[in-house]
Amino acid sequence: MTEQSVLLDIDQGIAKVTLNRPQSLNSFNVDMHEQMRAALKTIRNDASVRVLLLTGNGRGFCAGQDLSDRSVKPGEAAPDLGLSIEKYYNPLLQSLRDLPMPVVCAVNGVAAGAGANIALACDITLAARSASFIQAFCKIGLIPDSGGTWTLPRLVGMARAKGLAMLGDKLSAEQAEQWGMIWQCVDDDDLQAEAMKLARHFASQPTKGLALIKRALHASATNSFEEQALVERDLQRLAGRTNDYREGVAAFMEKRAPEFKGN
Ligand code: T3D
Repeated sequence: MTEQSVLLDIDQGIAKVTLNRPQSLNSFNVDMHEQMRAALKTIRNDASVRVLLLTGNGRGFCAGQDLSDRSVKPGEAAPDLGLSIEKYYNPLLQSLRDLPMPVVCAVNGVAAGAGANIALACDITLAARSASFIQAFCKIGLIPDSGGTWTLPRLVGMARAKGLAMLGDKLSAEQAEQWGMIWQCVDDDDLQAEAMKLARHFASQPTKGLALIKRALHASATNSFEEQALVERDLQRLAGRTNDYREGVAAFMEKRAPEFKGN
């Protein structure tokens, strides 16, 4: 029987995805990648979903690639890791990035290798105080993937990115917050409640507008000021055509709380 390595629960506009291979700290094998792909497709196609909350089961968030799938006996050919990145990790990161809604990540424990970079690619990342981030790749002769070489220098600057990637040391959740790598570090017992509070908030907000904010900020990473000004013009045009924008302005004028429908 196939293990359910990704749990998906959709309720009141919130899609909660739980990585569920706790015996190996939720490391990714092919089956888990395929279940994750299916979950993200369901979420994207479900018009009722307005926020994704990603977390892990057990004491880890995700330890990256399942290395038990990678041990090679002497004389055996090396696995094609480029193919693995192309087929599984890159599409996963692209799907999270392109999801037209906020993605909240609750890092419940250690996030290592691809697991760390998946957490850092989410829009709002919370971490339990006991959680940690490890760019474990260099310890086994690899380079940071899952967007790490792009994300890390942008989040923490080149000096810290190189230190993290080339030393592979454990970074505490508190330090990650101080370095601006994540949104917030919270007490362990509060993590899931705080993450759900954020998810509920987002589920009541102008989803299309939030998706456009993501797009604009992502575009800014490679644009000049002038190019970005054009992106803002184009995306503001789209935002201005949403029902939620009308509702936001109407509610403001009528001095009442807005009721955003996410369209
Ligand atoms: O290959 C490709 O497709 C290319 C893409 C690569 C992407 C990557 O992510 S490469 C990086 C892979 N990940 C790692 O190198 C991290 C390996 N894990 C660790 O270094 C440590 O487990 C941690 C620092 C994350 C946690 O340490 P600790 O002491 O808290 O736990 P532990 O005892 O090491 O692990 C607990 C169990 O999980 C243990 O199993 P056991 O002994 O209880 O049966 C351990 O083997 C297992 N586990 C942890 N990480 C992985 C894993 N099993 C398979 N793969 C793992 N990545």
